[in-house]
Amino acid sequence: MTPDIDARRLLDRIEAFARIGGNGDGGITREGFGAADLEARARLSKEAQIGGLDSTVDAAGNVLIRRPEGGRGAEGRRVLLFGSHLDTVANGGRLDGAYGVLAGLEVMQTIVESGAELTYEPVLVAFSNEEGALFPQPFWGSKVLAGALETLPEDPRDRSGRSLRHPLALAGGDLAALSTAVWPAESVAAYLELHVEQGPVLERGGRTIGVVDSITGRTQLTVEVRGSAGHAGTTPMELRRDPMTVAARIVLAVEDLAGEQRLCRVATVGWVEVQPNSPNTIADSVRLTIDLRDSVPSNLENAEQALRTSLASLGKQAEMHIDIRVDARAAPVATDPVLRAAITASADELGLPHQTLPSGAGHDAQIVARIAPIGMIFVPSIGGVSHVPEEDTAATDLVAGARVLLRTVLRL
Ligand code: HGY
Ligand code: MN
Ligand code: MN
Repeated sequence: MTPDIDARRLLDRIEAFARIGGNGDGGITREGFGAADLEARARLSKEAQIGGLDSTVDAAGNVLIRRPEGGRGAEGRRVLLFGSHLDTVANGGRLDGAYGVLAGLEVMQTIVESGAELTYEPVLVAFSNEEGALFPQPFWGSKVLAGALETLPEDPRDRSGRSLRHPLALAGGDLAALSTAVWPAESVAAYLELHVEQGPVLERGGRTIGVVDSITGRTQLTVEVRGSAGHAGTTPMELRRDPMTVAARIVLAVEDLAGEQRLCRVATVGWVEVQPNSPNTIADSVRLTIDLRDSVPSNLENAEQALRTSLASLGKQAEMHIDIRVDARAAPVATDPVLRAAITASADELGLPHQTLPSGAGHDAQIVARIAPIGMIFVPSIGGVSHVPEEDTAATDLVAGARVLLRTVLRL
């Protein structure tokens, strides 16, 4: 008899975690390595221990949950890794990331309770700082686990210059020992991630399960325009070096990359910081983030090149310095056909309508793809929205997704 998850336990945990970092309006702010994130990680470890599982934190701050007798390749067995992330964007939803972690916990507990025999050693992971909301090094934990240390800054800091060292230590990590958190490629047989779709495709198609075939590529930059602050009332227009007007042109140039020029699929400026941010002072500097996405690597490269050319000409015209910093680049990846077939077979066994689709969102899975074959399972997002308080998925779909994850883990 195939074991089954405890649906009530899963749904109750999702609601309990939704209160950690909850804002008044239903949104959640649980930015990686912030106070609410620490609270959520501690709660996850506690829930795991109550469920008879071992919970440890690696040097990158990833929470790893194992069976008591299990372990990284315990008795030389390779690991079947699955999970997602607990951190959120500012004022985000309660399911992005947390759903995959809590469904993974439910699967781990069901495996232990049922005594199911597995080919590989199951290990659940809650990756740290996937979003990069506070410390702009997204995919932090998965990059360390996958050995992509060269893509991370030596001295990671948040946007105000605060070092990650202490907040990481508070989470149980150690910036000086990141190499101890790297998993050798041959130790991971496969990585599975269950996630809400964050888009409209499954809902529009009336499907319960998404079998992800690829994950979008992504380039994230921070641009700083430095001008000269001055009095808004007494500084003549012709004497100004106002970075705000240049920043406004940059925002429109970014929109054009994906709009008029169609160089990449989407392009977004989501964060702006003005110094000194005073209504009657001409700004001294303006910083903004740029997020470019496409499933074709050359499109991302061309879009970034076109952007750099625009910034150079804007800076020259305005006689201002424009600084460009690459925060993260993530290549588009394909999921593994064997894992897609296993997910599909699990959905069919459960009589769940499913379809194959690409992911427009980035995920830790695309980083883990460096060291292991990956598979991703989606469930529908109501209204196709995410990264907002309204992010939601029907309870029946949340349970269905966890059942597909369990059966896929059991069949591999
Ligand atoms: O931004 C993303 O695509 C993901 O939610 N981190
Ligand atoms: Mn997200
Ligand atoms: Mn996510």
